[in-house]
Amino acid sequence: MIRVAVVGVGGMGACHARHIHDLAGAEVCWVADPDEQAGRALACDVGACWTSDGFAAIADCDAVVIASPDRFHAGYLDAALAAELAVLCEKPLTADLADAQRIVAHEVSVGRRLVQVGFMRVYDERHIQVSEALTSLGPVNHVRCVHRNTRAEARTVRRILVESIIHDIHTVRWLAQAEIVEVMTTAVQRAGQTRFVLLACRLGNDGVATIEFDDAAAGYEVSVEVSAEHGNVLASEPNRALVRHAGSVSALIGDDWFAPFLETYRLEMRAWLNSVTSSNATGPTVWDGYAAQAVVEAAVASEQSGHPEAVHLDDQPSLYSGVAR
Ligand code: ISE
Repeated sequence: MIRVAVVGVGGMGACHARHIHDLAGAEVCWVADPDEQAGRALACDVGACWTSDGFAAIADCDAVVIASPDRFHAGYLDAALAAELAVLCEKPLTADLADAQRIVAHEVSVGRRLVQVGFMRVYDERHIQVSEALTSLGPVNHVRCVHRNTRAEARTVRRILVESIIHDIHTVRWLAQAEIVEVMTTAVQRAGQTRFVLLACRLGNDGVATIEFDDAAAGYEVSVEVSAEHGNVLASEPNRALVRHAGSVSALIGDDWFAPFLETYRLEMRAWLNSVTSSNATGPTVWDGYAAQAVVEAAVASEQSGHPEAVHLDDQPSLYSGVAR
């Protein structure tokens, strides 16, 4: 039985803890969060103990899920890597690029992959179908990601990039199997709020990508379309029932970003637990987390300069080859 500590009991921590509890072969031993009420409630639901101290939980487990606020990821990652524990770390890998670089160096110094990063689109059935179709369609010329959120809260362009668009950045790198080498960012502001962010990217395989992100949409939707040398693949939104009523035709779009991906999160957890059992980390790597963060930095710089900005990446250590699915 793998004893897993879950650090952070917000939406993602609770989702992961419940999936571990429901899956065979693992148990949640600790949930760690300074919020005692939320921590104890989740611990009670999944048969675990609660602690306010994430480091204490990491010191007493076989594997760790890091789902704390982004700014604490780096410290918990260091502690888990020092103890050579398997980790599932929510995206973003870290809150800033320097920490991401350091975590790559830390894992390389351990000499084997221990961390899987929570870019969970790679476990989503629609996205997997696109990836599989692309294997026989030749080089990717264009990836188009469309990501719509219904958030009412105002966010800066940086926050939108780090919290939401980072998923699409990984999707582009994964499906094109190429790094993003240059990015141009354009944002639409209304009444002091960022409503829309458009990223136009150049890829290391001479292709291009566009990421369209709406932070004030009518409903939550994620889709992707890829044009390759020998064909085009579209993962549109799931079909929804069309209702004809009172002189109109309508389909319901939810506003919740959890519900459409709940099964994906379960599959992500299953894959991670299997990799822990076989001591063989799989899925998105800390390199993927670092590379995505480097694109975020270039995208922020581009929004400020008004020009395309190059993405600066260190040489890829041999521990990681290419872009992981
Ligand atoms: C949220 O943090 C997520 O992880 C969702 O997958 C994403 O679609 C949403 O935009 C984010 O805010």
